[in-house]
Amino acid sequence: MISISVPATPFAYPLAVGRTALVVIDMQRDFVEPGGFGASLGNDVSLLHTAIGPIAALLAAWRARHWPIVHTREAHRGDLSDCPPAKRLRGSPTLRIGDAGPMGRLLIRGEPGTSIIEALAPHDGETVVDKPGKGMFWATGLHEQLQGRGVTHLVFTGVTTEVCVQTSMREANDRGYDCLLVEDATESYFPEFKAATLAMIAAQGAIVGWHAPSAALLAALTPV
Ligand code: TIU
Repeated sequence: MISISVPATPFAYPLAVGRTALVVIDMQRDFVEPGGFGASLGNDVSLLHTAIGPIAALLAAWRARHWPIVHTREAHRGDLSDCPPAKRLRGSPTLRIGDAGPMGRLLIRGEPGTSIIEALAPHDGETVVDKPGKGMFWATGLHEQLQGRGVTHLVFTGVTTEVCVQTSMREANDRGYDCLLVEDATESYFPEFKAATLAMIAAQGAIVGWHAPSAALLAALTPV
């Protein structure tokens, strides 16, 4: 296996050439645009927009090298059979999962709100996963798909850092993947939670994984 050394925290990340999938978590209208699930929870969705440019740059780099790409969407079945009350009844949003909003029913498969934003739209051949949980492995079959393609390393981007991104990264580490979180390609509605997530994943000798800015990752890639 050929690997590239990416300067990262707490030490260099050994990116496995051709075996490292770029993961884009939940860059769907429901979290990024007004009128979606993120806004219904009372959040300022504009806080997430700074991640879009860095994710687009990483997608371009992965596409140029024909390396694997995974996009996820947080999306439930229309009958909500995969959305337990323990998830749906949390908090006091103005609209709950499955309720009708300006972009269709919130976090329901196939509704306009669950589509990935135009700037980061998946290309043909890229994996797109509808996940009913916060983590990308729960009830998706994604681990088997990645194993079938020989993927051993995952580079994480997307939203929100401390909810679906961190949950997915922890699930991934438990399944044996070496994981890097790209600092400027992930965002949270709560800057302090993003900072805490970056610190906690890399603490204790990279207990969950590494983090690095997109510039360091892109600069480390061999030109194509
Ligand atoms: N609320 C929040 O921060 N996030 C979510 O509900 N889902 C994801 O992180 N995708």
